[in-house]
Order: sequence, then C-alpha cells, then structure tokens
Amino acid sequence: MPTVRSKTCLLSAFFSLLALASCTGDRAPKVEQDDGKTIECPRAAQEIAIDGLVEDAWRVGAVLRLDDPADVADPNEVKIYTLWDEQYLYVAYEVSDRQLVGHQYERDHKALYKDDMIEVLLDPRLDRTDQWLEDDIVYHINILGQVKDDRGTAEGRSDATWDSQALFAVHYEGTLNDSTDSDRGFCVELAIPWREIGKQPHNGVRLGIDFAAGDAEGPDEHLWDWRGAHPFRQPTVYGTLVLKD
Ligand SMILES: [Ca+2]
Ligand SMILES: [Ca+2]
Ligand SMILES: [Ca+2]
Ligand SMILES: [Ca+2]
Repeated sequence: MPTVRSKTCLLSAFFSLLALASCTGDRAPKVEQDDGKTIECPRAAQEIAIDGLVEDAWRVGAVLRLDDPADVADPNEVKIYTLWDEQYLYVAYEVSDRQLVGHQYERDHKALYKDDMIEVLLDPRLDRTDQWLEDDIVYHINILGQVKDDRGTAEGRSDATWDSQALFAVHYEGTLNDSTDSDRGFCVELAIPWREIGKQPHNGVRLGIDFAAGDAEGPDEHLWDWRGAHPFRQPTVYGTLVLKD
C-alpha cells in the first residue's frame, strides 16, 4: 500500500481506495473549447492545493476535451484544465474510466505507459523541431502516482535519468486491478515550476504543448494525444499554450 505524503514533498501522491466524494466535483464545466491549436491558460485566482482533487478554482477557463477516439465499448472521457501563477504552470486531468489499472510503482519504469495514465509534453522554446531537444520535457503520470519524466538533449535524445521537481498528486475512485466491477475514474493535478520550464511567466507568454492519455484496457499501446503527434515527442505539430492575466 503506498503511503500518503505531504504536499510539501517534491513529489506527492494521494491515493484512496474509499468511495469518497468525487474528485471531479459535481459542477459541469462552464466552457468546452478546443480551437484545434491554441489554449488560453488563465492566471490562478487562488492557491491550488496539489492533492488530486480538482477544485472549483480550476474551472475558470476553457476545458480541453481529450476523449478516447478508439472504437471501444466504454471510451474514457478526459477533461484538461490549465492555470498559471508566478511559480508554476498547473495542469489538471479529470478522467472517467470504468476499469482502473495500474502496476508500476518504480520511477521512470519503461512500462509505465501501459497503465492508466496521462502525459504532458512541453516544447518551451517553441522550436517545433522533429527532435526532442534540451528544452523539451515529458511528464508521464500513472494512476498510482508514479512518474516517468524525461528531458531531451542537444543531440535529440530523450533522457529518462533527468528528474523533475514538479509537484503532482493522483486521486482515483474505484477498485484498482479488479475487472469484476465498474469504476469511476481518476484525477491528476500537476504543478510544473517555471524554473524547470525555463521561462518567466507573464501575460502573453507562449509555449508548445501536447497532452496525451492512456487506457490500460483495449488495444495494445492504447494511447492518444491532442495534436496527433507520431511519436508524441514530435514538437512539430504541438499546439500553443498562451498565458492570460
Ligand atoms: Ca486540488
Ligand atoms: Ca482504464
Ligand atoms: Ca524544443
Ligand atoms: Ca526521470
């Protein structure tokens, strides 16, 4: 059984096997918007607790939908929110998923992508290259609250030995690795320090971004992303995130 860590830890994860109140809240999102390439990221109006619970403070801007496009019986529904303040770029995922599956507790495990999980991919310099360069970062976070965080290199390789200082937390509702019942889903909150991104945040700042999600059930390597990157570490097709006051 994983431990509960304080949010002051560099990496924190909160797990619950209990049927608590929904991590997604009861309110429907006010706006659902995806113009295809650009996301406006509003400034956080209050402090965000990185605890895996997507509070109302997230619901101030557009919601990006990233529902599973595969022809499966119960496709996951995925909603993504973004926020920023002087310290962090924040990303939250709300995933409705009828079967919760996760096995990897080891950081940077190569098979982590086979669990129920999400990915955030950044091209901070907006190079839009087909190489994964030193500014480029991918965060894979699975339902167990484990991470595989990789950074590019000047040679265009992806280096999993690089470790992020981001804060994140995962909360799921249902029974893990039990196909005899039907689960509700999970939420992920991620706070990425701007010093890690390498930019000073202010109104109008832009960076390249893609979002992905993976469902352990269904076809092999059952992952999908927002911008249709193949492979996902392909900033040429990434969208743009724009900070707004
Ligand atoms: Ca929260
Ligand atoms: Ca699943
Ligand atoms: Ca780049
Ligand atoms: Ca790593």
